[in-house]
Amino acid sequence: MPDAILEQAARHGVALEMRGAVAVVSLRRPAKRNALNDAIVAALRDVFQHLPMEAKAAVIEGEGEHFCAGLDLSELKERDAGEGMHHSRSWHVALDAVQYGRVPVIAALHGAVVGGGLELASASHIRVADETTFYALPEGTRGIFVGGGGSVRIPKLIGVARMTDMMLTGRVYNAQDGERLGFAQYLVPEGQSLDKAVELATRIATNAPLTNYALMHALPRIAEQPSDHGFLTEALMASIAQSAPEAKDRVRAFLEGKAAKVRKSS
Ligand code: 1HE
Repeated sequence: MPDAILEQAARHGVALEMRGAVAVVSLRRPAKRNALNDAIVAALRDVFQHLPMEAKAAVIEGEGEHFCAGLDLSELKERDAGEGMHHSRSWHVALDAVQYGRVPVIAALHGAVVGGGLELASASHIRVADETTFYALPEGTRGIFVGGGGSVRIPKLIGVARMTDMMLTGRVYNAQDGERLGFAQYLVPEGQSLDKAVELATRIATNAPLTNYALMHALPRIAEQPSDHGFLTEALMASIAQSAPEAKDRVRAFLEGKAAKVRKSS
């Protein structure tokens, strides 16, 4: 990644640190609960579009008591329809860089995961929450609407009915209910979400790169295709993945008794 991008992102509150093959991206604006202003959204876009080549997986986390308080409401100004649309589209570009970038992204959640913070978390591929995490979409009560891709991504996690309820009533979900309903795939004790996310990312970084690519780029598209199209895309992706030398090596290693078996979970 060019140093100038990294320095500019850090100045705007987005830091990047490599931990082995894992890029840990941190929102660093705790005094404002990591609220996302235009500069931070642009910095997130730049960092995820230019992750260092040695990064094979990434983690996104927030400094302080909360993951992210969503849109910086102090920047919510009068915009005409065109400006409003471009503002929302700028979030789409940044969060697309998270979801459809080069490497899988794990969100390490704690405290508030609200509004645009939940939109950011839902652009990640896996979410790990600690017991302090809570989820809300206060847009409804603030008289606005989601604009960072939330209406596309959040129903895929929890369904349209639950998202509608959250926005109409201001309902807040706690960490336990959040895991049960699909906001997060992992729930860990207070203070442990970052460690767990880095542990998962470190493991994901050892997967065959084409498998990770297929899961990030093919699976979500296949899931939206009519089944007939999906079966064909799946067959194409499967043939590409299994023809990679790395796949052949891994299958051979298993057949020769040199690779781990699948074990019952404890
Ligand atoms: C903020 C923001 C913010 C905090 N924009 N400044 N998001 C919301 O509607 C959520 C608004 N925030 C909250 O409900 C609470 O701040 C929290 C539950 C996240 C945290 O509470 P707490 O008690 O730890 O912190 P605080 O005292 O409320 O906030 C500390 C400071 O951060 C304070 O500023 P200060 O100058 O008085 O110290 C707050 O004003 C500031 N702050 N959250 C601006 N969001 C693409 S569209 C997406 C649309 C949305 O995301 S709408 C939802 C916006």
